[in-house]
Amino acid sequence: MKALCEKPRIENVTNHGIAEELLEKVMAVALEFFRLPPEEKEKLYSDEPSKKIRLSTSFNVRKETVHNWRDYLRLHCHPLEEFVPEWPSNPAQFKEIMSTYCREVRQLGLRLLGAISVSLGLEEDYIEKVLGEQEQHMAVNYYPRCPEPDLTYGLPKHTDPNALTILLPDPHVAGLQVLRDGDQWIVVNPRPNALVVNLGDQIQALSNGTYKSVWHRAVVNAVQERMSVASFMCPCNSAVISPARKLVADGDAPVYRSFTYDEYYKKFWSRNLDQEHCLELFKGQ
Ligand SMILES: O=C(O)CCC(=O)C(=O)O
Repeated sequence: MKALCEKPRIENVTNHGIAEELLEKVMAVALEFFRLPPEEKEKLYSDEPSKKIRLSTSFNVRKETVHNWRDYLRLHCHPLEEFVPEWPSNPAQFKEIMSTYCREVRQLGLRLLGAISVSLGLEEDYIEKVLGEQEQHMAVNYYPRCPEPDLTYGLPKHTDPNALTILLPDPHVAGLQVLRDGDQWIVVNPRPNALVVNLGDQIQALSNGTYKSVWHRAVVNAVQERMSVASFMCPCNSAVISPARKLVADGDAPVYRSFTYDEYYKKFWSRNLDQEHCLELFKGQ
């Protein structure tokens, strides 16, 4: 199992239990949202990363010098009752479809975290307990057609700062790429009814580096617009992340110091996206 884990993990997951019809509805209502007139959408615009609902562009326009060819709607999704009232009411079906999807994705995420714990030789609920009452965020990504795709990205190379990302990719247009062996970019072709699961930085830290969070990026193209819906399972802010004691007791030295997710997340958003791995800053005792 350890040898299997040492590669950065990104998996196309089928048989995930979420109905194909729901996935289609999510994509359709997301596209409908981005097709709304600018006057309708601009009410939601913000470049403040801490806002719990915002429409924005590129990645972090306050920090970056080169912008990316992406618009995105960022939503907090857990607990749903707290956030859904603020979500867009246009398109009319948006709240209902997205909240149904969020509930199902959360269940899938928790099942996956259980399976990851077991794969590391830990109790099934180990990771869930460490991460606490996990937040859930969503990025609804829209990449318009780009006249000069060689000059920019949809999203440049990055790893995800959270624990686990479940990505619903555009079923018709490829654009996600994953870094393998440090220098090879592999295209992740969309597969019917499949979700893409990325391990994030917190799983790398908790597993003491046994699992690696995956470097990935989104490229754009001149011919077709593309969409994706990323659901991020995030530790609660006060969760203390450190290598699982059992993994360290097996003889491996702890690779990372303890930190709270709050500390990590602030550090992540204070930097540019494609700098060195943020976890490098948390190495040592
Ligand atoms: O659009 C994609 O395929 C990737 C999206 C992504 O990496 C993200 O939202 O963090």
